Amino acid sequence: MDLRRFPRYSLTFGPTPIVPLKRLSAHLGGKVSLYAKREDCNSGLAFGGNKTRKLEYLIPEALEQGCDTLVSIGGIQSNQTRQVAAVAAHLGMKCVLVQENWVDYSDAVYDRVGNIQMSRIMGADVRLVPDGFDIGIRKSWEDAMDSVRAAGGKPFPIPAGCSEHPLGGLGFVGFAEEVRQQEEALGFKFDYIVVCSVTGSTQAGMVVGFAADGRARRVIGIDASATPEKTHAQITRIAKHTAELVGLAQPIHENDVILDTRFAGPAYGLPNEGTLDAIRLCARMEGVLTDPVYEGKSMDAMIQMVRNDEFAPGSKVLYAHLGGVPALNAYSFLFRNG
Ligand code: 1AC
Repeated sequence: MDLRRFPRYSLTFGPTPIVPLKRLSAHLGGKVSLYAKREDCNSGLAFGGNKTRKLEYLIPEALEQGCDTLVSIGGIQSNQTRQVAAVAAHLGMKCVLVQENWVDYSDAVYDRVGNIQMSRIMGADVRLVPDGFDIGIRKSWEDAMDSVRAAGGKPFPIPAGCSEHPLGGLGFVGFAEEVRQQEEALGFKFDYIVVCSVTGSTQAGMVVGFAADGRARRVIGIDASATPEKTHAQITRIAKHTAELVGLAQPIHENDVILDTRFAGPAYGLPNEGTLDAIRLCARMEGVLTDPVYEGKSMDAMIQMVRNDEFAPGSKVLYAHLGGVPALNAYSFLFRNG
């Protein structure tokens, strides 16, 4: 397995830091040591995040094909679309973003602040459409590509979360390779990796990357889609494809994909009390912010799992912070009292 044979366009600062969450670990009883790998600090392009790592492997194809417009899709507060808008601006390309109505939530300025605000400032052509949540390939996105072609442009399609793109899993195979190198310097190996999952390629890449040293099932995916059957199937499909692409020595099986469904409710994009408590606890213990859509749900999961003794005493747990925080402003009402 060697990622170096895939062209990569550098958009990130390099390896992301792994930091101990000392006060949070102690607050939860000190039996388990929690760490965070900070994908939320991975780039200077509009705050970066997990999609920026993935885009490093997609952009060479866009440039090679002579495309002039990046076309992507997500919900109104999509992090994916914000990161695509940043990369397009950075490369001097045009950008069309389809923003579907994925979340049944209406903070007064939900469609004007946070991710969508940044995408507009960066010059993306932001198109709001009324369709609801679905992680699959969407007609609204295909229509957007047609509109670019009709105007004489050459679109480069980037599906939700980069996930359905054939190269979408590579970035997080690289994440696993990076963790292995950092483990050598740290002098220990992580027992578990906790990661939020919705469209699937982040976890799929990690499953493949960690399968290389027998840790595929130590990647604990935390569903935030609230449509876990679809998310599980999509992670599995992307992981199998990515494993073949990178030449993993063994095939990936469905049961290599662990997806915990307990923390996603009540729906995609809507936090529950546990999500909000976890956001506040992590913020107050560590000064690390998380969000109600993604990282708050995986943070809640990790905290509850420690409290329920689901990790063996002495475990070292790595929390993947994927960078959903720019959506926080869109949920200001929920935090009006802190
Ligand atoms: C759903 C892909 C996703 C986003 O932010 O748009 N994580």
